[in-house]
Amino acid sequence: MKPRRAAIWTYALLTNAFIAATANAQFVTVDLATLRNVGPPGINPTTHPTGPQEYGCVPFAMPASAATDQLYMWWAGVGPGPNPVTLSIPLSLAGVDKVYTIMNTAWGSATPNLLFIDFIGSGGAMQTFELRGNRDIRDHHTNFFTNAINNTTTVNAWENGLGQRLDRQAFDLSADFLDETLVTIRIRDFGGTNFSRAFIVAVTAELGQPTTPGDMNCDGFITVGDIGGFVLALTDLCAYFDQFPNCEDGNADVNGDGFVSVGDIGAFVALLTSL
Ligand SMILES: [Ca+2]
Ligand SMILES: [Ca+2]
Ligand SMILES: [Ca+2]
Ligand SMILES: [Ca+2]
Repeated sequence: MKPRRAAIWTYALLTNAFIAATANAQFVTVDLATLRNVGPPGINPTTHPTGPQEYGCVPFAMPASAATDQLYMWWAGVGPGPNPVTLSIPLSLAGVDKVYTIMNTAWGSATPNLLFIDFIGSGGAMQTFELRGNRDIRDHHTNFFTNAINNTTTVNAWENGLGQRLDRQAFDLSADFLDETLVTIRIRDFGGTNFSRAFIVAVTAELGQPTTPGDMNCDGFITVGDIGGFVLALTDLCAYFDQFPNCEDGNADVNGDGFVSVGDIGAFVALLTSL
């Protein structure tokens, strides 16, 4: 990696983060152990999960200290210089459909534009998502600064019942990334001490597979038998993967914009009724 601007504190690796294939071929876990700058968590550290975990059907590699077997993470609150405090995660993943993260904040605020995550492709693709407090990300500790999540793109992954939690975010990348290699995930934190500083524990990519729009059960045909899978892909992705483990939810992207959304319903109905 080339040095970045002095104004930006960048924690980056000289080599790729460790990437591993998982049992389900469409998921690839990224182990951030070599990027970690803090750990274990200050409160109830031994209760935090480490090693291979699965949250809402998505596998994650949770980094652990070899010495203590306790959770490690990268936190924007460690020795920050001027904002934004930045983490660049180098990758080399071709054909990514979605990316999942395990992230929370120390403290937390619903103030806009405190935290962003950028996805950068090898061929010019770039997509940025804001992570807003009380919507996309919240305090690691329960009942303090921020406590709400949208329960759609961000869901709870883990709680210890003792006041700590970890949440899972999903980022559906545009169709551009299906044809490129995802080379960098970058986190930019504009928060502050006793205000909001994000941490990240783990990243998993969901690779896209060759698609046949509308064939939700992957039997090679588009029939009324695909309606159930289409509805599941829109409403409960884990249930879809459970029922069709070797099929591609991207087949529900019938209008071809790279996303599976309610915007595909009209195109799916049109496809079915045109047969
Ligand atoms: Ca996608
Ligand atoms: Ca079918
Ligand atoms: Ca997919
Ligand atoms: Ca679509």
